[in-house]
Amino acid sequence: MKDVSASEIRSTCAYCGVGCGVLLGPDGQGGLSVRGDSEHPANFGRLCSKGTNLGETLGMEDRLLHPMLHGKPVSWDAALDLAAEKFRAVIEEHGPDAVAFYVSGQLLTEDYYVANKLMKGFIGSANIDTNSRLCMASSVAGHKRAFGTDTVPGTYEDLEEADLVVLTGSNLAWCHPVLYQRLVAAKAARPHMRVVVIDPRRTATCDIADLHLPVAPGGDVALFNGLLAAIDDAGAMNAEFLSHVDGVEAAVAEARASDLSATGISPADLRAFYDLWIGTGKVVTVYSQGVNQSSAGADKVNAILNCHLATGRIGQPGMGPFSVTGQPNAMGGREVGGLANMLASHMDLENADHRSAVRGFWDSSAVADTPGLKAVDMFRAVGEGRIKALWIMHTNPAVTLPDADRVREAIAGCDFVVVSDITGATDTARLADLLLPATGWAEKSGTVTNSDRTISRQRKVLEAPGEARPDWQHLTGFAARMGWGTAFDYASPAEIFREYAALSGIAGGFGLDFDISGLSDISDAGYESLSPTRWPVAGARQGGRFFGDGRFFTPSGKGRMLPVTPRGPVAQTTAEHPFRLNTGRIRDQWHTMTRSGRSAKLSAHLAEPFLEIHPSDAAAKGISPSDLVEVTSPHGRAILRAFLTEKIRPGDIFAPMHWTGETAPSGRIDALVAPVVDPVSGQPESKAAVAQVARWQAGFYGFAISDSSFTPEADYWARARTAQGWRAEIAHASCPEDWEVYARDLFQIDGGNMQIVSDPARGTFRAAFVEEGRLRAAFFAAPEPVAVMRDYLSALPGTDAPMVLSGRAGADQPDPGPVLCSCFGIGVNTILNAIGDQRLVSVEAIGEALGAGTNCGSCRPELADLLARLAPREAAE
Ligand SMILES: Nc1nc2c(c(=O)[nH]1)N[C@H]1C(S)=C(S)[C@@H](COP(=O)(O)OP(=O)(O)OC[C@H]3O[C@@H](n4cnc5c(=O)[nH]c(N)nc54)[C@H](O)[C@@H]3O)O[C@H]1N2
Ligand SMILES: Nc1nc2c(c(=O)[nH]1)N[C@H]1C(S)=C(S)[C@@H](COP(=O)(O)OP(=O)(O)OC[C@H]3O[C@@H](n4cnc5c(=O)[nH]c(N)nc54)[C@H](O)[C@@H]3O)O[C@H]1N2
Ligand code: SF4
Ligand SMILES: [Mo]
Repeated sequence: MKDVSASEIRSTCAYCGVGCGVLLGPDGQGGLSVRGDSEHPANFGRLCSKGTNLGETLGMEDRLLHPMLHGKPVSWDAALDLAAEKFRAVIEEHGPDAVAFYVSGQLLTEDYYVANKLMKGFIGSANIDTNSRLCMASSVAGHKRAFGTDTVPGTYEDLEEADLVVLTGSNLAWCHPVLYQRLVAAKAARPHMRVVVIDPRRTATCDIADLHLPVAPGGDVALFNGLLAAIDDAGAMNAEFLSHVDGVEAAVAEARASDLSATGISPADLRAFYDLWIGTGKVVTVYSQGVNQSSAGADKVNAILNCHLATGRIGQPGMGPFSVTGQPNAMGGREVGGLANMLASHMDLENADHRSAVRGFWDSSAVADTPGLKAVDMFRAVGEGRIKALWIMHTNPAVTLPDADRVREAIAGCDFVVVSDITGATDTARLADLLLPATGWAEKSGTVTNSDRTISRQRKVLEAPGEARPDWQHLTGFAARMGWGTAFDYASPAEIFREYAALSGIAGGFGLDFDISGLSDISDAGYESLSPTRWPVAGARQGGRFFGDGRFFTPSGKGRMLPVTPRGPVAQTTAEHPFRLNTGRIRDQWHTMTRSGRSAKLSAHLAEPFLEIHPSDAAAKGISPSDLVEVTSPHGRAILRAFLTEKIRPGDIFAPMHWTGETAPSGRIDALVAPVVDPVSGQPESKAAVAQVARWQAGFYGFAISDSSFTPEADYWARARTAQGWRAEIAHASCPEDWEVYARDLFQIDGGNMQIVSDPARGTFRAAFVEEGRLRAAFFAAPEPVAVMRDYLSALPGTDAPMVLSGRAGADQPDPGPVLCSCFGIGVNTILNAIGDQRLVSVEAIGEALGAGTNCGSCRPELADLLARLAPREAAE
């Protein structure tokens, strides 16, 4: 790895909670080279496909450059005056609880701190909640119940030093790819290490699993209760450590009462897992949204923590429960108190001493003393008109909250909505009264905290486009107009950080764990050069692990085991809705795609929304591969592409969360998810909706490519960025009366020359638009899913493309198939052919032959899967 060059600047990746260090090289024209920082303790130089392709996401297309009021540009002064006037009027007439902020675990700590201080300390309401409610709330609640504080005990090294790593409800290979790569490397170096994956689906993460337990949705509490009972049976309880833990007997008694059939796992597999766990001292249990996003999320968390407490396997090298965070600053948001039921620096809203200390520190007249509305309740209150002014910052709730169609209606019906975003082209931003342009990643400065409590700097390397400003300035400009200028008179993120670090010293004074007061007098230069630092940072307490010493943060100072009773998902399958709908992420897209969707490379991996369904269920429903399916729930409907796979349990279906009104309006999966939450954490049950599935018969199916953006008129469409422009899948219930008119309207191209090949008898139609010898756009339609070479066609706009209407490359150019390796753009067919022709037997051999998988490595699990799929066939030959 090269040293950092003089022109490169250290920063942190924009995406997930692994928090990888990046080296950014601005090219002076708004572009940026991005590579891994070999000195960052999260990644030591590695990056995944999303981090690697960050440079491709920075274009100005669709960027929001000016404050906009009802679609018209206004000055910042006018915008902030109006926001203050509207919020003040509502507060005066209806009280502070009639306004709300809905913020994000992607805000920088400094932005987040200001938003929280403004709402809780000055507006005087706790109606600030964050998308972390949809993400980490159950972990927060579980940690607080067991440890008395919301703290991840361990570090990333623990995964590498463990002898058994259990991944439950986590698709680490796709969602925390660099941490996964560290695990893969550790397992290769220490072959006795075992990995167990607990997930209803056989995901890419199972590539390194010694055992996969396809747990029934919601079966986790029973599964870990069974483990606790087995630990006790085996005499493996750690008596010494348990002298520091309360609640042991009740937890064990409840565990013994659990019916293990709720796990859906065979007794033999359960036994194998329990024996492995009990017999291995160094165990790390990693968990994520399959655990958190559940109506029993907090109980799932405590069922896991119980087992680690019972054995004392916590906060020691290679041991511990490990909740991995999703967003880049999910952890920082929890630290600043971004949730409606927390204060700041792990202090408690409902603790009068904490409140009065914070009020004194902020010099505010009152600090909210009752928890505010949690996300789902907040948007219900918006819908019912109880919240009349709403500010949404750095999140897209019209897509990502459950019952998303109702959320969209609620936002549309709210008296006054401010949205701070980098683009106006989101489902939420389109509903705003006032849109405020934010500087994006690489255009602003601040800090983020990753999954293992490491605080890293994000640094500004690009100029703010147009009039965009960092989010904290949206808030301070507003605060000044509300009359609180002095308390929000910050000149820089460094100044905000110093105040926050000083406040954490008060928390430390109360004996709380989150204390970074050692950084409270950091100079501007020190902040500028701050290297990754794990908290706590206070006097002798630096970095390290928590709870291994038996010291907890409950009133008694002891840890707590909790009796937890298994209960299944709230929504019950019925004859009308017989399927269990699971939702989640794909490898190369980030949430609602407003950034990752700008990258042609990332968009090539999976270019349209899909539904994973077991072949036996598909057969029963008359669904074939590539069919479109209509999925309905009691809350909404979606049309998705069927993807038949044996990796999902019969009766379960899975759809990704990423598609939106901008990219595939019928693919908004949260429209189907019930607004059901965990009563303890308030986190929605995003992974266990109920649904019906039916084949959706289109009158025609289409595929289109163009050099510029276009929006099809059709019952189903999904568009994706390509290196040459855009591509789209299209389907509609009936055929247009005039194909030529349809094709012209589709691309809105007036001039040029239109070439047509049509066969009315077969119902097929193909058209190409050529201008000055260059292909601008092409459209292919047929009564069944169009069979053309999509990746080949996607590269044609802008070229002379003589063969375009044939839909395929010449005989000398085989179809590479859908891209699997996004770094080098290598398709599945190319890889399959090479495996067959060259008798490649390992991922390394594929890498040597084609380069695939040798850059970021994110596709390596899928390469291994291709090898595994071919192996039995080869053996049978
Ligand atoms: N590529 C990519 N990476 C991301 C993100 C992204 O959008 N794209 N987002 C980031 C964010 S914010 C987050 S929170 C993380 C999420 O990271 P993960 O939690 O790993 O991702 P998900 O796909 O949401 O869900 C994980 C798995 O839970 C399983 N699951 C569903 N129900 C159950 C159950 O009842 N029990 C168990 N044990 N498992 C179940 C699902 O089948 C799924 O495979 O990813 C982060 N990283
Ligand atoms: N069904 C289902 N639903 C889910 C989930 C699931 O697994 N299944 N997962 C849930 C989870 S874990 C999460 S974390 C959420 C994520 O859901 P969201 O937070 O709603 O999704 P994002 O696309 O990340 O939205 C971020 C927004 O911020 C904007 N933005 C980017 N940079 C900046 C900036 O610097 N400043 C400002 N002001 N705006 C910026 C982006 O353009 C985008 O509009 O989704 C949740 N919803
Ligand atoms: S794992 Fe990938 S997305 Fe996550 S921080 Fe690292 S490079 Fe970024
Ligand atoms: Mo998340």
